[in-house]
Amino acid sequence: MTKQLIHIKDMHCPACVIRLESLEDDVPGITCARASLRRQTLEVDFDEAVIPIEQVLNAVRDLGYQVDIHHT
Ligand SMILES: [Cu+2]
Repeated sequence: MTKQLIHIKDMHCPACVIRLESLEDDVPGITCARASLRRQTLEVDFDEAVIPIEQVLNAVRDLGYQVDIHHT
């Protein structure tokens, strides 16, 4: 299991949190998605054997958000 923190600059309300967290139900390979409105981040657990990180990012982009890999 791989964990990735994604910075999402244009999330702006609780509906964004719900939309982004629905990725764990809608995208095969994503097992957990936790969004923070205050931090403007999405923490994703995913199985790289099923879905590469670039496709995880594209799934977020498909919801209409701009993504930025969070370097820690
Ligand atoms: Cu919103």
